[in-house]
Amino acid sequence: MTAPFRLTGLIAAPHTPFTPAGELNRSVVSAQAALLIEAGVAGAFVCGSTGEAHSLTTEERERLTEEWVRLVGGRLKLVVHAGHNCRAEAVRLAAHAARAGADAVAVLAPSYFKPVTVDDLIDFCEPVAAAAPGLPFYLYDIPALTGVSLPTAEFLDRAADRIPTLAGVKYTNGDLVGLQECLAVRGGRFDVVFGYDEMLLAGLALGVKGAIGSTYNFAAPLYQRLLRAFESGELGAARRAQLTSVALIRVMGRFGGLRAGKAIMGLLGVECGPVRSPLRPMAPAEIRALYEALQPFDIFARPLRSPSR
Ligand code: MN9
Repeated sequence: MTAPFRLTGLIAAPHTPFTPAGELNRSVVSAQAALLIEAGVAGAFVCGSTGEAHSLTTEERERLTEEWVRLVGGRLKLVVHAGHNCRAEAVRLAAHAARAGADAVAVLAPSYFKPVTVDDLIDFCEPVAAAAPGLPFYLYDIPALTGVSLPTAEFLDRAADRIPTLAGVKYTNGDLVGLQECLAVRGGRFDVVFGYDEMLLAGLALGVKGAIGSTYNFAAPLYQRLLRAFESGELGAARRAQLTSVALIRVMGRFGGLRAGKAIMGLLGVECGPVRSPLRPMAPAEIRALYEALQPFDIFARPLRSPSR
């Protein structure tokens, strides 16, 4: 039997680059990928929440996936998010991810009409996973955004019999009791990848080995420091690093979270363009204010460039 698939270390959830007019701008992916490789990040979670998946057409998601695989397939672990409220589209996206050469596929719970029971969610996921029979399959659990809050450990345990490729869960969920249960399901056979950057240390303490998140795009050095401190038992240093991440994410929150993170990419010299409606693009004055607010932080993968230049 082969060892189970694992996503370890930091996996960034890249922003989807747009032109100033809002068209998909695949030419930026090489600069995004170069930054991740330079920063020593282990992989990319393509077309997730940070990638504004729900604001992209299926074709755009496919083109973007192809670009990531073309540029860094084999060098970064590529997980493609294939979730969609329309299951047929999710099936199409999963099949495409497999054809394109992704390393794994992930699926969000549908969020307009919601699964009411764990079985509803398994019913939704089963054909999506089956469309990519060669790829490890992850549930993307993020109740704060989907509004779907089902017992994740129960999902893993029950889905194990119906989804042969089930590898684990991307757990963006503050329920740390549930996290422990996920890690314990079937003797710890599932990969539980932590999704709240601002709580990574708690996840590590409970046993996670990998994390997928938005701030790993630009602040990987901070989290690498946190990981090293945790591994060498320097909990004080690990807590300080985590608290810096909390402060960073608070600053981003003041500017709307995702849109601020996308602007930070620009400040690192990787211009990812505006966010799409219904999110509101950052005004130049907001980008300047964000730049000022980030001055106390010495955590970025590259020096921040003044936006006025
Ligand atoms: O799942 C990301 N979640 C969202 C991953 O973007 C909604 C996280 O990486 C957060 O961006 C991060 C900041 O809150 O933890």
